[in-house]
Amino acid sequence: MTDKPIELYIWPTPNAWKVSIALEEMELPYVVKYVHIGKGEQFTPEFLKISPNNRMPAIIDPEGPDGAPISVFESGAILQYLARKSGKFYGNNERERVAVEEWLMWQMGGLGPMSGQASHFRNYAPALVDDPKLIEYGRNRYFNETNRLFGVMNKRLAEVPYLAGDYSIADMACFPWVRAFEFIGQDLDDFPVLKAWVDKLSAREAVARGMEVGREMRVDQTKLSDEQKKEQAKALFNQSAKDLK
Ligand SMILES: N[C@@H](CCC(=O)N[C@@H](CS)C(=O)NCC(=O)O)C(=O)O
Repeated sequence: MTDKPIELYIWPTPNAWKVSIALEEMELPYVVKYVHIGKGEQFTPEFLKISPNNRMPAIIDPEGPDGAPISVFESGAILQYLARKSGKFYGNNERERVAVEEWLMWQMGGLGPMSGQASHFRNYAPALVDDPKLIEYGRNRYFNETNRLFGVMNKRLAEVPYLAGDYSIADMACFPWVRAFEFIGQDLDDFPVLKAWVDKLSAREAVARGMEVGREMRVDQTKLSDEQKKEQAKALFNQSAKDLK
């Protein structure tokens, strides 16, 4: 097992907490390195070397599979890597692994991106347009799709205790996004089974520790000045290929 800590490159958001929860659950030592995405630090050449998509989270494991360092980007790939390294939370046979991968990919392709867009249209876009009508369609579309995905989890969890059957990296991937239900405009009271799953995971000490990571860096959006909001919007929104130096 690892002696040298894994370097965890993050800014405190749900995508980052997936990995801090996993590291806590797997009892892998790690050290947090902040990438201030509101200030554009995700575009530095050093960071792009380990995360060419200019997105966090990313990790560097100084003791990779062959003993040499390895970097991994994309939270789903990181969770799979850590689960293989630790031998935990990834099923015990091919049938169980398929179930874990189904729900992990479901999070990566569905719940994560849809919740992210729902949050954007709800929390950030209103300040970026002059006419609220311009964002109405997008806002409703992503709200409804996220609502549908919450419904899928609610139904699934009525049949099995955890998304893939046993507790796994798929639950760790979904939890921070569901936990952010208020921020993305959903009402957990409409999803009682999902709510019980949130309570069950919240009670796990490793999950609570993972969700605490980066607390001191969290930005209260309501306390930002107009100038700070502009700086943040410039770094985060309206990106295109031109931003990749
Ligand atoms: N699919 C990626 C998504 C990561 C992602 O969207 N990260 C956002 C914060 S939640 C980010 O780094 N944004 C920086 C930017 O937009 O430039 C993953 O799961 O790792």
